[in-house]
Amino acid sequence: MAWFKRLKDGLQKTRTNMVEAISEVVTRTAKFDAETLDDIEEILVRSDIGIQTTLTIINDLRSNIDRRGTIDITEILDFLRAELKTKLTGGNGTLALRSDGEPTVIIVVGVNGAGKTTTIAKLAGLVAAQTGSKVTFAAADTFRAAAMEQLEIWAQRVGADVVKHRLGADPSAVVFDALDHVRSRGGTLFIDTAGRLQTKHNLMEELKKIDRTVTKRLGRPADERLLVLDSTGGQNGISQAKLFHAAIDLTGIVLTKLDGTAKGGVIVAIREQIDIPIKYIGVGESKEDLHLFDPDQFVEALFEG
Ligand SMILES: Nc1nc2c(ncn2[C@@H]2O[C@H](COP(=O)(O)OP(=O)(O)OP(=O)(O)O)[C@@H](O)[C@H]2O)c(=O)[nH]1
Ligand SMILES: [Mg+2]
Repeated sequence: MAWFKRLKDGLQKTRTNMVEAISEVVTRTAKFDAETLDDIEEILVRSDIGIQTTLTIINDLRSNIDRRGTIDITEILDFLRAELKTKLTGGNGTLALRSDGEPTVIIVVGVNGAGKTTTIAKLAGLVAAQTGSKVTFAAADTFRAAAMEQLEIWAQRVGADVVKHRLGADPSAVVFDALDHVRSRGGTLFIDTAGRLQTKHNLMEELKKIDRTVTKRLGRPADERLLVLDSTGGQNGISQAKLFHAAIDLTGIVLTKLDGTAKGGVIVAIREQIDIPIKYIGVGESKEDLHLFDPDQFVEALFEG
C-alpha cells in the first residue's frame, strides 16, 4: 500500500475526532453563532492541537463571521487546513547522515514502550537503502534480557551488526565498544537505550553519560539525538520532549502510533511549544508505516476522508 493511503488510514481516529466532528457541528447548525464557535473550540481542544493554536483559529473564525455574518463548512475546513499547514510548516527535517566517511551516530531515547527499538529497526532499513553502508546497533538497553533479544532479532532481519554486553552492564560501556566497532567499520550506529521516565533523575543522568561518552569518544557530538514520542500520550508528550531536550539537546522527534490515537493533533502542539523538528512519523507496526514527516502531506491526509 502506498504511503499516502497508509497515512490517511492511520489518521482516521484523529480525523473523526476533529475534522468530521467539526463538519457535524456546523452542518447541523442553522445559524452560526457564539455557541457554534464554542463547540468548535471544544473539539479543537479535545484533539490536542494546543491552546494557542485553538485560540488563533477560533479568533480568526470569529472575526470572519463578524465581518460577513456567515461562513460555510467548506470555508471553515479550508481555513483550518491552511492554519494547520502554517503551524506545521518548517517543523520537519531529515536525518543528518554523514557523507565524509565518518560513522553516523544516532542515539534513540524515550519513555517505556514509546517505540524506540522498532523505530530503530525501521530506520535501519531506510538508512541502509539510502546510504548503501553498514548499520550497527548498540544494545544499550541492558535492563531487560528481552530488550537485548528483541534488538538481536531485528538486527538479523535487517542485516545489522549488534554490539552488546551482559545484562545489567553499564550502557555507556556498550556505547564505548560500539563506537570502536563503527570507527573501524563505518556506516551508521543506532544506540538503543532503555525506556525511562523523563522525571527520573538518575536515569536521565545515565542518558547524559551515554551522550557524553559519544562526544568524548568521537570528538564531536552524536549526529542525531532522537526522541521517540508515543502520540497516544497526547499532551504528556510535551513535557517528555522538554525534559529529554534539557538532558541531551535533542535534534529530532519521531512521533509514533498516530494510528492508535484520536489526538494526532498533538503534532501541532509539539510544533507550537517545542522547537525541535519532527523527522519521522509512525502510523503502524510494519516497516512501511514509518515515513519522513511532510507537513503539507500530513494535513492533506488528515482532511481527506
Ligand atoms: N500501532 C503502532 N504500533 C507501534 C508503532 N510504533 C511502534 N509500535 C509498537 O509499539 C510497541 C513497543 O515498541 P518498542 O519498539 O518495543 O518500544 P520501546 O520504546 O523500544 O520499548 P521499551 O524498550 O520497552 O522502552 C511494539 O509492539 C511496536 O510494534 C506505530 O507507529 N503504530
Ligand atoms: Mg526497546
